[in-house]
Amino acid sequence: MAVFLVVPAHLCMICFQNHHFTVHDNKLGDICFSLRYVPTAGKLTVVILEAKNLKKMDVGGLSDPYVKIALMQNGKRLKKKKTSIKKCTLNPYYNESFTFEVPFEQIQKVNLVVTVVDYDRIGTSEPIGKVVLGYNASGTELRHWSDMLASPRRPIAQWHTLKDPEDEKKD
Ligand SMILES: [Ca+2]
Repeated sequence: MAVFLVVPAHLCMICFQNHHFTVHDNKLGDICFSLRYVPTAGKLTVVILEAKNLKKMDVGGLSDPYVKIALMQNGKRLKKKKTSIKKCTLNPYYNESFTFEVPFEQIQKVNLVVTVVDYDRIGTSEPIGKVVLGYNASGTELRHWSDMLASPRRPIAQWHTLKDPEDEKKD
């Protein structure tokens, strides 16, 4: 469970040799990112660091994950950004930074939706899982958000377990 596998890009062919299908155990994977809020500048910075143990989405392959970050308010999407696509991996490393302009009077009204998506060259890219942060979140998500607000200007990194992208679909 806690084993972190780093598969070099040249070993990518492994996924074509693996014909076994693992038992569907509803595990979607985990994602690590940092949040930093600077109230005086009204800037929220999200650094998508890495993900691990992502669900296999491609038949005879792995997944080609990228991460979508959406800033929401009242169920409306204000802004969205996304990372690069990492091909054929379940343990992608990104270290990509995104900044949103969120004035201090707005920060307690917004949600940040972080979705890991499997890129498909043909057809529609499919979401693997997501986490929703913000004032009305709960558990780890709420704690991360509160830690960010309690430590202005400081990046706070945290691992999150991905949830079913179909649950509480607001967009
Ligand atoms: Ca794919």
